[in-house]
Amino acid sequence: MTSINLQQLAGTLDAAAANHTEIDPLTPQHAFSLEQAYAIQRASIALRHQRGERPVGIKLGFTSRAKMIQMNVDSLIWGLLTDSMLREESSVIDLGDFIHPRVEPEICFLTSRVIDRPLSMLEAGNYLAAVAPAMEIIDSRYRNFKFTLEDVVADNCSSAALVVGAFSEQPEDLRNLINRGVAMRYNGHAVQLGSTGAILGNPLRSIVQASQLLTRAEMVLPAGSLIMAGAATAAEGLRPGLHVSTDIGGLGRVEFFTGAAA
Ligand code: OOG
Ligand code: MG
Repeated sequence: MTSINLQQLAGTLDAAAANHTEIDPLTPQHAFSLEQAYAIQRASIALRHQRGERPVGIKLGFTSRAKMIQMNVDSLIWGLLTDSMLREESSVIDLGDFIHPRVEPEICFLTSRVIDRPLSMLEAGNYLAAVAPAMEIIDSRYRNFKFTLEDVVADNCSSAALVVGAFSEQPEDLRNLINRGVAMRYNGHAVQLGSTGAILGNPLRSIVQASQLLTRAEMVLPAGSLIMAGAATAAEGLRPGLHVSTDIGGLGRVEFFTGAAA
């Protein structure tokens, strides 16, 4: 596949995201490698940057078994976040911005130092300023949320929006995230229950993984960036009229509302 074709596919995915229109998966027609899928992802995010969107960090995907099983893939992936994806905590989110949005409970880290090399587990905590309960809204641009690993990577790992709760700077919260209860609720009723341990056994491992992925991609993550560690449970479909909340043991609650049906 030539770089011109990669650029074209990036344009197709960017347009689908911008216009909230679904498309068929790319790989049945266009054969591209995982490496080329990341090149498409970066080219599509470059189009957002050209429109004035600013980078705010990165996200990891498929860091939990629950997500791998739900989406039938078996490798950790990562994508790039821009400021246009941020939604205010406790705000009303317009589902008209999406195609078929789903929400998943996550942990969000705020970095304190530049990450420009692979970090060990022992070092990872030293690169973090704070941690917060968070939710990611994913919205695959592919029909029926069906894709191959290459397709989802090209589509920036289904990234659509994120809501980040209050940050804690407590060392205990930053370094001991191995087993905190996770409860995501719709209008007060639990829809997903789990543990932070579902995220790579320890969400801090997401920082180690992120540092390795960044180094391999020859990218540097500035201090003050967000790192979304990946969902602790399977994702849930969103619909109008919901109060969506996630509580994470010791970290507190993050919430948002979905608008009324049109
Ligand atoms: C891909 C995104 C996966 C996570 O946290 O595991 C992800 C998808 O499920 O469509 O964001
Ligand atoms: Mg996610």
